Amino acid sequence: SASLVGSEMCIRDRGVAAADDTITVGFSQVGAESDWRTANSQSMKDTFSKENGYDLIFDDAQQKQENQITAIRNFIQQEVDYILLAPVTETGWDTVLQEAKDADIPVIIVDRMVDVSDDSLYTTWIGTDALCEGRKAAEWLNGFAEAKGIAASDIHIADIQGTIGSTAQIGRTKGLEEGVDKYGWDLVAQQTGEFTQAKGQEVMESMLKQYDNINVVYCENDNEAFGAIDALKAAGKTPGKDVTIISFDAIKAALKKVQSGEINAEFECNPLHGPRVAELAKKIMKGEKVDKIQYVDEQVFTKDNTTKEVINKRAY
Ligand code: GYE
Repeated sequence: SASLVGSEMCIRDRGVAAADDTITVGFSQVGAESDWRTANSQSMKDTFSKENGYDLIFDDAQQKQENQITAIRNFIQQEVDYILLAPVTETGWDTVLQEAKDADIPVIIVDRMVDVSDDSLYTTWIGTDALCEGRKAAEWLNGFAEAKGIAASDIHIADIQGTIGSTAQIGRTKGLEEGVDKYGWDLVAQQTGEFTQAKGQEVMESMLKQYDNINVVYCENDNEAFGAIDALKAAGKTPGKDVTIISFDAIKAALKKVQSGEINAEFECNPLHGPRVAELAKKIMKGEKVDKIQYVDEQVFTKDNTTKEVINKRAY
């Protein structure tokens, strides 16, 4: 009936910004490889919602850079107000970012970084300091070994790496390798688990077949850790005891494993970038200057500080 249409319209008018004020945003997301990524996508969708006055064009690239490049070209064609890019790997962005720049469309890089010859090709970057995370993990391992009286030569590490060439992999791997050089640990094997649980499990299984001395598994994200834990258990090992497990992200399910003792240390990586990105974008649209690089603060979790309250409060 006419009156129903009328009231619906009013509700819509109250909830949604007027058509002219709607800000169109194109977001090229890496994929859906991990729980971290899912939380990140959700945070962006919640922030850049219709109710908040945005028209978000969300593109899932399924871990392929070529899909991201196509998405960015589509955003340019649709004349979006700005582009958000979570790049799968660091290199290979110069051409398409130049196209965005030529079209006068600001680009905000989210989560992982780009490695471009000219940094005016993007407006700003916000994300994690993956090298710092890796270094923190290496220092933690050294402290752990010292406290237990384990000699450096008795530390046999398997590194299940993230997507090769991504900022998160580059930094976390480098942090570990620096520790290996500094303390003289034995780095037994290194292979990518593509940041997924299935690949993490597969890689752990094959490493366990090849090497019988692995006593530390350095998982470059939580989903890989979940896969590795399954593989270790299937091989009759007790994760967290026979084999020390180090992981990154600190999602809720992983913190539960810290509490139960299956994961020894978690290095937090916060995926809830939506509100931070929106604040930055507002400043940029007003013509305000913003820093080129913005890091997000992050914590370390071990059994002592991973209380029930901490886990219950965890938003991801
Ligand atoms: O650690 C992992 C995700 O780039 C920081 O990507 C991000 C990483 C995160 O798939 O779980």
